[in-house]
Amino acid sequence: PLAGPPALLTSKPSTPGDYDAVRKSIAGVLDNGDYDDGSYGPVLVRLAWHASGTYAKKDGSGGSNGATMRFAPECEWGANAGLAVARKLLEPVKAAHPWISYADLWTLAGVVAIEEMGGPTIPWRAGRSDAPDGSKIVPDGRLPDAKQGAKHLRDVFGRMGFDDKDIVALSGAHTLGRCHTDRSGFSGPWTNAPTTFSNLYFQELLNNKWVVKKWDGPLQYEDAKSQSLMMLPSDLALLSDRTFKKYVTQYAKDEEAFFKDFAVAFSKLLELGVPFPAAKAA
Ligand code: ZEM
Repeated sequence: PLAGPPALLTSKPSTPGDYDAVRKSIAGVLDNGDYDDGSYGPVLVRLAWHASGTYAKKDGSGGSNGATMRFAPECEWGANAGLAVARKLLEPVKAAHPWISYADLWTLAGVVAIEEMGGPTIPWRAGRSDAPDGSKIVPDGRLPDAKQGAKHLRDVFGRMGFDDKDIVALSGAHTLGRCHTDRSGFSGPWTNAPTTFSNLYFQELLNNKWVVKKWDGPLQYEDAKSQSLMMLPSDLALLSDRTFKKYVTQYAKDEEAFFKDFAVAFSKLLELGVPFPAAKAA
């Protein structure tokens, strides 16, 4: 059940470069009472992340530029299951603003979603273009595997150029949304406020007793008390690794620090590999 925003389509076409108009259209398709917890915000954040998180610093391959997830095999990767919902949701926005690239639109949608859900302002700039086909799709397997631990997280995020603090800050996005058995196989939300961007993920991670969930699905954890919240094995790695845990503790106490570090790291994530005209001077 996708939101159909007829008002959006009947409005006058926007002026090329009017990103505020695009932001308004994105904000207009976010809420839908029939979908998940009433918002497409979380799945849009996941789209922006998966579009960007394929980057490899060593050869500049992957990243949000190109929007190659429009093509097979990337749209069919197991890691991207469910993201067609987010891509389809943005089609009317693209139709109302045909001058914006999908690559800019998908990343901007993640930014607007976070801001609309109460998160920090994320520095974002335009400049991505769309690849004509899937020839630049990178090998599958670059996105993180929820079944793995700290070493894997450092391998994957290190490949993109992120450090331990960035890994923990970015993982705070799991304060949003939920796992779907028909997408990842995992089930449930990380917090009781999955459509509000906050530091609750870190508080829940730290303050609950996490026990193995008894079910037919993949190994995941549930909070012993209410059994209504979940953590992935990769989330619990942030507790068992001393360096990661230091940041978890800090962000659980200090939401402002989390917002600040998240905004920097998420902005960087969305810009990885993007050839902006005048590259930032070192
Ligand atoms: Zn996620 N993530 N992620 N993530 N993620 C899921 C859902 C969401 C990992 C992971 O395996 C999974 C980051 C990092 C990592 C979001 C944002 C970000 C799901 C559930 C899984 C399995 C998918 C489903 O079933 O729908 C792993 C292993 C990560 C390594 C640290 C980063 C970084 C993110 C953004 C900055 C979001 C918002 C969701 C919720 C999506 C939704 O539809 O509700």
